[in-house]
Amino acid sequence: RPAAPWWTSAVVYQIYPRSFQDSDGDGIGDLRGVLQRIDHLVELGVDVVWFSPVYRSPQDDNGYDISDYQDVDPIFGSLADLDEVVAALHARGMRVVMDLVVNHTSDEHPWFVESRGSKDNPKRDWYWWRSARPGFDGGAPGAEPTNWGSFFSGPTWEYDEATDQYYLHLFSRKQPDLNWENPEVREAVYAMMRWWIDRGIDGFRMDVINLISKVVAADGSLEDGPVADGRYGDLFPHSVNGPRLHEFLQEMHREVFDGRRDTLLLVGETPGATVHDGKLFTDPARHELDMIFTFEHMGLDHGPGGRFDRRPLDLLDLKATLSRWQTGLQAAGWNALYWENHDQPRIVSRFGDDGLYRRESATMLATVLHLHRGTPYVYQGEELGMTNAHFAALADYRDIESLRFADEAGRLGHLTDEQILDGLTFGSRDNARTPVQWDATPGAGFTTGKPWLSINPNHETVNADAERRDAASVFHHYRRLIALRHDDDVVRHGDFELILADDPHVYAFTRSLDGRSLAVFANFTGDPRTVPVSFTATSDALVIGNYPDAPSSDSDTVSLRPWEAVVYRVT
Ligand code: TEU
Repeated sequence: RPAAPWWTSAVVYQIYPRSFQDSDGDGIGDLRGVLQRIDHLVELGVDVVWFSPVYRSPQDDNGYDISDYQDVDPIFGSLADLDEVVAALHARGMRVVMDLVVNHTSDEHPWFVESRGSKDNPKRDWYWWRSARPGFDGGAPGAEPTNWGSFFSGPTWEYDEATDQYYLHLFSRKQPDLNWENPEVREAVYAMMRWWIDRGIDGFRMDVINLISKVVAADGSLEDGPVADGRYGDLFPHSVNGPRLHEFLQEMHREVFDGRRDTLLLVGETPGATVHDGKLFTDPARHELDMIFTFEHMGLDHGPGGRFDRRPLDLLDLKATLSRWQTGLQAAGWNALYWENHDQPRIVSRFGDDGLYRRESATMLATVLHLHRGTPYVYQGEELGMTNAHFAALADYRDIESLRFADEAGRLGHLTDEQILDGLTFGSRDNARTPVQWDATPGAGFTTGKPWLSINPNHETVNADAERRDAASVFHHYRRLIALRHDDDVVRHGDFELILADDPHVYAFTRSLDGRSLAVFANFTGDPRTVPVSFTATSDALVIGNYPDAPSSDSDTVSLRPWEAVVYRVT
């Protein structure tokens, strides 16, 4: 077997700097705060830290709207602080991955300021400027060039009176989309990426990278999408996995990564990507990306209304979806494994039980994810079993997506205020963005000031201090799972096979490499479950479990307690 790339043995930790650690009492996490918490990362044992954006930004979308790619926003510190953080992480053996947001910039980026200046500005074509729909006056109702609905509610087009044209923004109106058709745009992005690599960073997490190529007709026009909800057209057919996507990624590889790919980690965020797309992105022979974030398993508890529309998870769907990705990328390609990030509600509140069985269900979910083949990502606070925010009022929310959804739903009147709040309680991105709970003090050890987003009151019991003291905690279980991956090549590289496929309550699979196997059994319910096994599950063979004592088993069954997960070595 050829030597596997370093990132196939790695575990990545995501820091959302705004909510990680505040060092100056302004209620917003910052880079000097990260320096205070490096021991936590070392103890956990992660290999890579990915930072959500810290670049200069008006913070319309918490930094995913960048106005200067080569500077740090003052709320987070300075470039010198960032260099210090990178050096400190490197000194402790960790690599650093930066977020790369190049589908769009901020509307305050100098490129866009120039572009909107006049129709004949040299940077006009760096963004997507289009005139009103034929027969309509600019700015009139329904005059948008296409009918697309934005990820953040409302239309994807903003009218600019000065030049009587619209610009495209798939996200907020302060996030205009860059026009990747223009080679100058691509060269400017590649130059910026080279600058960061030369500065010593170890890779990129590429924000919505499969949105950069749009479907453009020969005459330069963009087309309407199918209308599903009676208001806006779907932007996916014309903006996701577009015709030049793979060409752009291969060009980026040649221009930026050639010769240094071995040391870098390249992970793409790719909403709407299928297993087939996943293969195209991550087959090493194609020179595109190392791994991608699929959204398929994250949509399984969404109803037709999307992320704010809760539908109970059917475990059979989750098993089928994850298995498809596992087996689909087995021969060529690689998976990124995740339950959480700054856009997803907390997994223990979602697929687990954040009340009575918080510890058990959080550790069960961790066991399942970390026993898959791929590179696991741990989002800050996930390793503490942090839960959703359970905010009581709309005024508690800060996230632009949540606020725009509430605003639009309120205006259209198709949801009651209570339904809107329920939707946010379930689906808001702020669920993942409450400050990290370090200790039981009023500021949770996160800040001495007023936090930018409320701290979850359960920090009095759910916090890093308490987790560290308890040997059976979520934190120590994550630590053990990460160590297991480092120690065991079956965990890293074993082939995946789903077993007990029809069991609606227990997720079970094997991992096998060179005649050695592991068998994983996970109870996704709060009731005891007994499953048949075809080997002798002795306590000697138990590799890891999430209860302090071994489960009961006999020669042909394993009995699982509520939310129990066990991994056996099978001989
Ligand atoms: O997210 C893109 C994305 O498709 C979704 O996860 C998005 O968060 C949205 O909630 C869909 O409902 C990325 C970033 O991770 C996100 O934080 C940014 O807001 C977005 O791109 C724009 O840069």
